Amino acid sequence: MTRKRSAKRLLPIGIPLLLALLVGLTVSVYFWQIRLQKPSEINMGDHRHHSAAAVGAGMHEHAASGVACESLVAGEASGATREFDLTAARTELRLDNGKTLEAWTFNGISPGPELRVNEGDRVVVTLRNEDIEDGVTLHWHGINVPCSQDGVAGVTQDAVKPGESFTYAFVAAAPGTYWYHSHQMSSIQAKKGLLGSIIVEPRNPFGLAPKATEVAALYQRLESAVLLNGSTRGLKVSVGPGETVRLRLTNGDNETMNFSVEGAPFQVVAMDGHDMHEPGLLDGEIVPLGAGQRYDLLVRLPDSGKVVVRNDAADNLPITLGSGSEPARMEGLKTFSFVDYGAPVPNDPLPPGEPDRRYELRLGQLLFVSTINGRSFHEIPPMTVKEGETARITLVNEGGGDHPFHFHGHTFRVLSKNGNPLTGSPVYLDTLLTKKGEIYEIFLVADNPGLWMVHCHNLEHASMGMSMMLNYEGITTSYRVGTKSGNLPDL
Ligand SMILES: [Cu+2]
Repeated sequence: MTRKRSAKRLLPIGIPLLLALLVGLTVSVYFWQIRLQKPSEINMGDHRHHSAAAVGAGMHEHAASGVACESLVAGEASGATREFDLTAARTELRLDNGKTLEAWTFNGISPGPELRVNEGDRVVVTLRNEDIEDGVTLHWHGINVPCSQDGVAGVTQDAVKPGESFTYAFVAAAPGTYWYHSHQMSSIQAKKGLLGSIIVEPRNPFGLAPKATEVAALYQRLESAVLLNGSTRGLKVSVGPGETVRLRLTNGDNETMNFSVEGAPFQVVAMDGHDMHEPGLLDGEIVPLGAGQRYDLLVRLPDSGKVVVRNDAADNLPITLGSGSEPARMEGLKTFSFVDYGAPVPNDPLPPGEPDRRYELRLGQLLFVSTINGRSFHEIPPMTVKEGETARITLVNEGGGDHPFHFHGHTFRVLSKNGNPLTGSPVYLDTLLTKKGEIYEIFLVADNPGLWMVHCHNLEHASMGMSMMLNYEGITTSYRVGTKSGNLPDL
């Protein structure tokens, strides 16, 4: 009785106390995240960069004996040298719906210019920063450039400050659909408009197949508006019945986009720039495109003359191929899966035997923090490899949304999904879309020495901690991430 009464008397104190505790917890988690996001100085080349405190003098001495990332540059090219200039600047951008917004652009436009080069070309791009205060960089998403050209602020270079410039040079060795974006404060800068397409055309397009009309379609979110090649109205391609279109879709947004093709069967001929082997005809399947991913679709126009490619994230941005009667809308369709798509290649050297390294990355969320194996940012120990080694990596999506997981500097092969080995075409990617509950096994060959960022390409998730390193033993960097240098690649 007495106890009951005292409990009642405690209630008015207890509830505010509980609330205060909750607020306190929320605030401390928030500041913990800020601290993680903005350390004062981190050497991402350290093999144990747990916290700012761990960056000791001993580590620097050790670092001095290695090979510097900035000394790793492009080799000889077999093709021509192609030069481009990209100038980043604040721009009042007028959209084609009449609205204007404060964007950050390359050469006055967003997306920036579409760069087209040929397989084997030497690509030289001079980046100038006119007035983006925090500095900018260029990361060549999907192209396996040498370490010094990867454009990650605080790892491979310092952010390029206003009035400064940086010249990138690399060999476009593998044909395909790629894109570029700033990797300084990437979640902010990509959304402000600092991105664009880069297409590497093959020397021998389609072998003996008929010539296709090429269309690159880059989707992005500029502030709150989803744009397709900078337009708010979609894309019209003028082609006639019987003609073939190669549609290079790039998802430059943070969310997964689901595409449908109405009016004709189609093929997924490439994923992340890598050709599929004997890709079959698909009819009415939904193609999910994770953030950062690229799918090339091949469509032959029917006699009725019109095909419409829709995207569930932006109903106002259809891609219309040809003209003629409107094809029927499609709904409730099967989702495309690469697990059994296409055919295996003869004499496939893979799957390999026992790898040199095995890693497991559990992608999840803890309150406001996106995590890998329960940790965030530089508190995640890096994966370590030596040049020439092989690694088998298990990716587990434990929640917190879709995690399109991206590796810098490497193309990996997908071995299995949820324990089932792939039975169709080999699938080579740089970004793998993972959904909650899914488990993938991937395989990579450590053939590009450097210090490589590995992160979720929902850049919001990366900015909340889902970002780590794949470090080669013996590679060092003199650049630093943190508030001291101002290099904050994932913010
Ligand atoms: Cu994610």
